[in-house]
Amino acid sequence: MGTALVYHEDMTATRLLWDDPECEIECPERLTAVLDSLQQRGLEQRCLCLTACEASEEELGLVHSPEYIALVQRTQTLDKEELQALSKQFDAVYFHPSTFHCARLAVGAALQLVDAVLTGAVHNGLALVRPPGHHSQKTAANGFCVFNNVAIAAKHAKKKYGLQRILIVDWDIHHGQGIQYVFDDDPSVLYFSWHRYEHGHFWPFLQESDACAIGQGQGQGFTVNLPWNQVGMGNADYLAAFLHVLLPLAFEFDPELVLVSAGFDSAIGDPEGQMQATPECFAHLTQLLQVLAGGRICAVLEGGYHLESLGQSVCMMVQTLLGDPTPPLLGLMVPCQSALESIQSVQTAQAPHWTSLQQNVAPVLSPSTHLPEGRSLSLLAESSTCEVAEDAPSPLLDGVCLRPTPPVCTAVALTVPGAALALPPRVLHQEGSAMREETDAWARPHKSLFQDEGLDALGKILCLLSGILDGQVRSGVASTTPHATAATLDVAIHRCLSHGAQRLLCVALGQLDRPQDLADDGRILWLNIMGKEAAIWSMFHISTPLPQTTGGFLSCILGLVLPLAYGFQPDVVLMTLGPAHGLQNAEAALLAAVLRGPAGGRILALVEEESILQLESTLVQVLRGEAPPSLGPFLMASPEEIQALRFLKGQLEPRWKLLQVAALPPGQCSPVA
Ligand code: X5A
Ligand code: ZN
Repeated sequence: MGTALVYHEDMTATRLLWDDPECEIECPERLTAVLDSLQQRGLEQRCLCLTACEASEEELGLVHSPEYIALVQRTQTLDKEELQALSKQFDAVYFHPSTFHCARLAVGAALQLVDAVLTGAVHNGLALVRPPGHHSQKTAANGFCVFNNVAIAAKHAKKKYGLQRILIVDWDIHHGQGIQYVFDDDPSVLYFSWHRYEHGHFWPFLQESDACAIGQGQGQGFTVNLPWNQVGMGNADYLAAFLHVLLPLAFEFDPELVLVSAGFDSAIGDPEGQMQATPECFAHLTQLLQVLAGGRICAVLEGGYHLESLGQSVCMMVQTLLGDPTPPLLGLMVPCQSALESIQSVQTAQAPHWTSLQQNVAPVLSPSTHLPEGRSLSLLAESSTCEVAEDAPSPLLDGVCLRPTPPVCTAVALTVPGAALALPPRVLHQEGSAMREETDAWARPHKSLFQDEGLDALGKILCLLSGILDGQVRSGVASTTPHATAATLDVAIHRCLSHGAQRLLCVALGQLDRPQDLADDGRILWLNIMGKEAAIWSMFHISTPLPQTTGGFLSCILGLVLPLAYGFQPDVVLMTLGPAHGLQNAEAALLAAVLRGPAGGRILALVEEESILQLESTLVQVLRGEAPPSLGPFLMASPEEIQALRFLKGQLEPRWKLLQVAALPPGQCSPVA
């Protein structure tokens, strides 16, 4: 099981034979540049490489009319003048005698990829194709696209495998109107596209690219358009779009397969998109999608015209599909005003169709009486002293020696006999322990650690933590002895700080009180997800109740935990499941899976002994990059859960800008000028 790469070198054959400044960017070098970068980084060798075969006419007919297919077929024998004349009948299209062959290979590649994933031959994969597909329509080529590779792949997955819910994520910078038209009234395909729009002044200049185009009939709510009205959107804007729009809907939809219209003209340097997102962003977007559909992702290349940016972005995606940890996301995590307005306009347009957006309305800024009394509110004054720009993110890990590719992916340190019977490959069963004197010294302030096996467990955990901090091990799972979880976490925090960690994210579940002497100088972001109450001691010390519904849990993760974690950019994450943590297996797995992103995969999960047997293998799997199990049926968040989240978001927003959801008058879609 791994990642498929589907390709055929014949797809480099089609090219522009005359002068056309609009079309010349769609050139054969796009594919060769991508392959070169994949080879250079040793990524191609790690994939299962499949050679594409041409799609059949019947397969093309899943989307295109026989007349249109015949028309494209006839281009094989046309001369240059005839090709040029025919091309002019379409918008931004060129034909070449090899176009029919290439376009059939492109569709065939997408279908083979879907087959490989849905038969279980691989987890996921990427089809490297030309020509692209998402603009092409039943009877028309459009925007360099001849056959609609991804739309045909979705139809194929429905027909051959009986799938009932397919998510298409179109992160190309152009609106894939071709895909939108095919599934306009089809509720089994959720189509999400963001695109440069500029209030309708950008190609393809369509009113139906705006946020208020939501699908027709039964398909209402299953077309999701996020128009960018300015150029220059960056990592924070893309991340906000995923956290606040795409992922809430995607979890509620619960797809069986994710297809990505993977255009990289949305990346920095691209002449078409003019956006700012760096290649690393695509690693994070990919990783966020990997928690859906059991990790079944089929990506198909669309646009991307800056060869170097394209090559790097594709590498980031493939690396993530292979399960590698994500590189740090650079830049201040502050979405721009225009992005927030766009996000707000989609939320407004889609809210009638999606429960998860209804609960996601703008935060309340003044706490209501339902909220925790006393200490939490009296401490709110502190919040105003923490302004955002005070601590501009220092370069991640500067000064800390963490090597990039540790030989061991995940290590497990256990105190429970019988656990860890069968560990997957590249998982180390950690036997080593810190020196006895060292362990004693760390344990000294905590009586609980001197009981039972407490010191043995701590010795192993210290050793594992050193491995993570030194970069020999990527991530770890360790069990703590009963009654000693809080003490263990306290020691782990001090150990990280003494190693020089600059930003440490502690996500503590269950009854784990905030350590007495917890530094509040911005080095530690303490987030307690527990039974009791929402409370904010400072912009870095936060407590939220554990939601009891899937909807509430997802809102908490997507709307609070991840915006904080990505805004904080931690060196390391300590995820601790303490007494009465109350988390289901699937919830713990999802939390661990998404927390890999902001910390480059450096997570230590500390689990109270009573939970370890149940959780160990799931946690190890997700830390190695496998998909978490499904959360089960979507249950709407309760009013109390929504209220608590709104309160926290409202209080924390001044410091943590990724929490922002524009609190503007609801955006209205205006006619294209
Ligand atoms: C696939 C793709 C863009 C067409 C732009 C025409 N097409 N100006 O990125
Ligand atoms: Zn594009």
